[in-house]
Amino acid sequence: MKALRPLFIGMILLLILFEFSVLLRDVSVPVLKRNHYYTQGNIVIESIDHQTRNVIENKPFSRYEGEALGLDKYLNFSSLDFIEPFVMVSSITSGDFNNDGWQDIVLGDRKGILLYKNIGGRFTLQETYIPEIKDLNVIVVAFVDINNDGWQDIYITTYGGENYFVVNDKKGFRNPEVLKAPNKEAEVTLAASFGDLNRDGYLDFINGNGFSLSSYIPIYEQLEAVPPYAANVMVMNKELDFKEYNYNPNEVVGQSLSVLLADFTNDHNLDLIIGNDLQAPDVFYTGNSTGAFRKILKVDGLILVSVHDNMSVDVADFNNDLYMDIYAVGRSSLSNFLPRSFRDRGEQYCFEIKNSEERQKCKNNLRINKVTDEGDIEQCDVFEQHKDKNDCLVMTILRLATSRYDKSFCEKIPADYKMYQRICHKYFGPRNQTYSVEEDVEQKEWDNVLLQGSSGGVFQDVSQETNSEDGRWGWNAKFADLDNDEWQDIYVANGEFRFNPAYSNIFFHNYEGQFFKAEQENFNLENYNMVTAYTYIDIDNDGDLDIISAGLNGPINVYINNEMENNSITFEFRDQKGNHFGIENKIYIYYGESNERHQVRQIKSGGGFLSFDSPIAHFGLGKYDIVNRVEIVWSTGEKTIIDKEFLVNKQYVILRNE
Ligand SMILES: [Ca+2]
Ligand SMILES: [Ca+2]
Ligand SMILES: [Ca+2]
Ligand SMILES: [Ca+2]
Repeated sequence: MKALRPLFIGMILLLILFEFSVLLRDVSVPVLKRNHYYTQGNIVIESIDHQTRNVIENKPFSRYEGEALGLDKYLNFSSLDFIEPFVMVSSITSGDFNNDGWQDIVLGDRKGILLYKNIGGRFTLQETYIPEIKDLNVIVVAFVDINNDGWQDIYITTYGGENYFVVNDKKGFRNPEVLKAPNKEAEVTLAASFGDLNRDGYLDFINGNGFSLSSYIPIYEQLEAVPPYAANVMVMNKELDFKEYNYNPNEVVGQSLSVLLADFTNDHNLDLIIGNDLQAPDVFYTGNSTGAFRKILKVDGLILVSVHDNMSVDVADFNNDLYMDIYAVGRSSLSNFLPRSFRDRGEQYCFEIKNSEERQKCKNNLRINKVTDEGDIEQCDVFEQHKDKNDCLVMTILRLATSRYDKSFCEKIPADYKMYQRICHKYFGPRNQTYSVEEDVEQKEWDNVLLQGSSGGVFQDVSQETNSEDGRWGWNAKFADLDNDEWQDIYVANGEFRFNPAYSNIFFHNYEGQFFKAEQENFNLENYNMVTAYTYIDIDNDGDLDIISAGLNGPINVYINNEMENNSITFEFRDQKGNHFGIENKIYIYYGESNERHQVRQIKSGGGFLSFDSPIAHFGLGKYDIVNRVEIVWSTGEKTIIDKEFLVNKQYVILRNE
């Protein structure tokens, strides 16, 4: 016993040292000093200096695997996830959950969520205690202030269609309240968007719903074969009293991978876009100030085309003419060259993973998946690990059930794989859609569309002449000015495990609103891993946007921006009248000699794919160092004009009192 005592004391000392170091790290967070900047009526503006920018290396971005910044735990992907929707599901959101000015992130996991706190540019996993959701397979994860108290809550959607708000307890989610959100009989919500439809300050929302096993199955290539439980659900929030809201009883039912509440008609009312994968057409609605929607028809001639296989939509102004434009992501025609047999599935994309254990795991998952393609249960015997063997078995059975359209296979799935039994049985459930697509906007078979807005309200597809049409097999794709040159670029997450060789994510660099060039290589933004989701986040608060991409059969990747030449300016809102963080607010800036230069941002919560960004308006300004005028159109409809010089390289917090 005596010999053990020094060891015991040593351990205690180590523990104290560890706790102390954690404490030190906590204390060392640079406090962001807010200064009063300007008051105008009920508007108070405070400013925070951007942190000093540093160059890590002589490249526009420096790339890291998550663990280098403390993001060492992430989605636990297994070979069982090689079926839809799981093969594309790894979600990520940025937002500031503890109101310290540093943007945090939350990831969806197969068991609950992973919440990371940003401590001065590095992350630590936040210990949460949320028993209601800890075993749920989380699909969408979003920061949203659903009770409008000024603290970001977390919305999660789960396999099985049950969706929840985890309400911020202001103590780091150590003991939060959990609210259930209505969602009819949905199997799975793959997209969500928030906006205050009735302007009462409480954010309403729409669930973009879908279904499993969508691609192995010829039957789903018919629109009529979409199951009724995939219908979207809109919910009105009246002080947390949730009521389903039937915005269009005749809406086509599809695999809705992206939904977005945003104003694209420039009348300051929320419009709505439903992005549907596969045969179902995308639907565009114009909204009015009461939250009612009218579907845009082909005969209206406003929007002439969208994409056939929609994975992502975004609304922003790419050419700085102050008219909103729309970007929708489909599959590029290169997908034509998909190998006919899935047996050629690429194993190459694991090569980029630095962590050797993770790289091995990635390859092993692919190997199991490949065996399941053989459709021979006995082949699963090659795996030594009991779990690998069983996973292989379950996947093979699912593939046989669907390819042979034979329900009896579902009974062969082992009892401890309940979710997969359920998925299998769902596949043989009812489908009864009757729908005619004649009146809908046309769906372009291949490639992305960039719909350029105009004063007359007509959108033109300019994807070809602007060179933004080929995003390969794209997923989340949103606008942001990543090099602070005044023009919003587009980063397209890219990944599909069937391609060999794998494709990289694509960075469409915007050349003065005229055209784009794919410059992922020059910007060091390449990524050959399977990636469907990322978030734009200024990790170090230095005024340039960084990127964190969620891992899918591989780790998280972080891209730190090394931009040094150009100025930027950022704005966020604290609204006492409308919703607190100003979702749906628009902000226009005017600068240059006679205010001839201008840009607009709209604060959005939705669009893209399984990705949400902090409610912050970020503007790159190139060499311009003063903004002369700021106009705000609030979510509640009022307009505020501030004729006052705004110095750049600062963050402004705009507070509106009642
Ligand atoms: Ca809240
Ligand atoms: Ca425009
Ligand atoms: Ca740019
Ligand atoms: Ca940054």
